Amino acid sequence: MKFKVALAGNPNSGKTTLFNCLTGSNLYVGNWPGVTVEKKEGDLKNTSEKITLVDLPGIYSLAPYSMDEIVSRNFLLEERPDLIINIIDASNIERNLYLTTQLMELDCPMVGALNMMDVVQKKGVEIDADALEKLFGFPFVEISAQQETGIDGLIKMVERIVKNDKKQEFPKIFPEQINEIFKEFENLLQNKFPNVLPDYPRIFRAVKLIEKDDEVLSKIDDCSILLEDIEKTRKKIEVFSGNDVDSAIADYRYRFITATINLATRKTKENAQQFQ
Ligand code: BGO
Repeated sequence: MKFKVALAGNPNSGKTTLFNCLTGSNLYVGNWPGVTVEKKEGDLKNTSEKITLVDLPGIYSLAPYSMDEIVSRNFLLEERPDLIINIIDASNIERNLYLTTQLMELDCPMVGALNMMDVVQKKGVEIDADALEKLFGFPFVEISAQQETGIDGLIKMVERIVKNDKKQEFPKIFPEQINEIFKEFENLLQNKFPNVLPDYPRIFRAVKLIEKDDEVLSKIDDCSILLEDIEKTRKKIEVFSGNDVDSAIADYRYRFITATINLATRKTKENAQQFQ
């Protein structure tokens, strides 16, 4: 069997270092189609199956603010990899998990690679990877790409998930009332607009349309009627949250992250540094 795995994470999370650890020297470098963004691929080492790792450009979110973000999210939506390795700079875990909450909407199996654990340990902080797995619905592996620790465990985990094809259940991260508003909108899309991006993951499609994401809207032939329903949905979110839609959605993501970090991390030294 052949499998395709994507490596996604924030800039400076150690993605290049990890890519090199995971693939060794076998590497093909090209460009993403139509743009001058470098594309790197390599085969995962020490596996019994052929697992090709595709290095996505470093991104902070799945919003289409930059070519890197557009390239990454188009790949994830169109190529549907068998697994995403989401590299997280664990010494800046709160900021890095923001992208994670967005990747969870792509309905693709995932493993979290908690990188920079050497830095985290020096800071006097412990991260409970099992607790994170329970809260996020997918496994986390602690690594240091620079010191090459945890890499074998990560490779074994990747192999196990792609071979078993185990469906992961991601939790709902928004408050109940917001989930209800999304659900209503998803049902409306299904019943009234069945031809609008039918292949997109359902939650991703709903969130991006509600956010009036230009890239997503540009893929729809005539969205004037749909836009009326989008506005009504946005109004409901604004009334419930007392905030504009983009800020409300970002704020709910951070509230979920803060709550999970509080449950899954612990200071091991009295004078542990401020952890975020
Ligand atoms: C420099 N632990 C530690 N401590 N550092 C790490 C780890 C880790 O687990 N993983 C990566 N780094 P990239 P992106 C550097 O280059 O892979 C370091 O953007 C330096 N360079 O070594 O490039 C890694 O691809 C001079 O650090 O990340 C690199 O995601 C002084 O994190 C940086 C100090 O890694 C970014 C560091 C000339």
